[in-house]
Amino acid sequence: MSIVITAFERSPDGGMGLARDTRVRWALEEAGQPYEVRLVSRSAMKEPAHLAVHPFGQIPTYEEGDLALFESGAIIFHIAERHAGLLPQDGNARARAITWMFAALNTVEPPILELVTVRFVEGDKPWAKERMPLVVERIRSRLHQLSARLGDAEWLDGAFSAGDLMMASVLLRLKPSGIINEFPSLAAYVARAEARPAYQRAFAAQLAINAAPLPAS
Ligand code: GTB
Repeated sequence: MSIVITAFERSPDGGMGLARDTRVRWALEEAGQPYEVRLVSRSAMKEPAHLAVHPFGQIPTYEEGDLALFESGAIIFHIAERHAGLLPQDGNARARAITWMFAALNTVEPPILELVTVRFVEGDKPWAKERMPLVVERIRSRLHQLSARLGDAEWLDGAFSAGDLMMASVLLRLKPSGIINEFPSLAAYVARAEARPAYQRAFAAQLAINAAPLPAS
C-alpha cells in the first residue's frame, strides 16, 4: 500500500528543512519505505478535504490505505512500530527510545517554539525585546540538561533510534539562532544526525520542492 504524506507547497523556510514534513520523510528514509508527497497550499490546508485528515489544518499528514494520521510524533511512532530500524527490539530499550521521542516533543521543543513565536509572531509587540532573554534562558537551561545527559555518547540511549531522530529534528530548529553552537556536544550530535544518509535524502527531497519554480497558476 503506498504511503502519501503532505508538505507545504512552498515552505516558509525556503528549503532549510525545518518544516515538520522533513522529520517524517527522514523516518521513512531510515525505514526504507518509499512514499509520495502531496503538496498543499496555505489555503488548501484550511479546506474541508485537508481538514478531514488534519483537524487543525496543518502539515504533515500520513495516509496509507484507509489509515490517515496527523501529528509528526504519532506518524513517526507509527512508522517506527511498523518497520525495523527506528526502535530497539528489547522491550526496555524500546520504552526508553519512546521516552526520548516524548521528551523531544514535550520538554525540549516547547521552549524552542517560544523563540520562534517571540521572533516572528510577536516581534512587533512592545514587550517582545524584554521577553526574548527569558525565552533564550529557558532554551539554554534545557540544552544544558540535555547535553549533561548526552555526555560524550553518540546517541541518547545506545544505537540511533526514533528518539534521536525526533530530538535532532527539534534541535535543528535552533540552527538559524546559533544557540546550539553554545553546546558543542549537542552541535556535534545534530551534525551526526544530519550526516546520516537517510537525513540527507529527506533534506534533498524537500529542498528540491522548495527550490523549484512554482507552477504557473
Ligand atoms: N504538532 C504538530 C506536528 O508535530 O505535526 C505541528 C504541526 C505544524 O506546526 N505544522 C506547521 C503548519 O502546518 C508546519 S511545520 N503550519 C501551517 C498552519 O498552522 O497554518 C512548522 C514550521 C513552519 C515553518 C517553519 N519555518 O519556516 O522554518 C518551520 C516549522
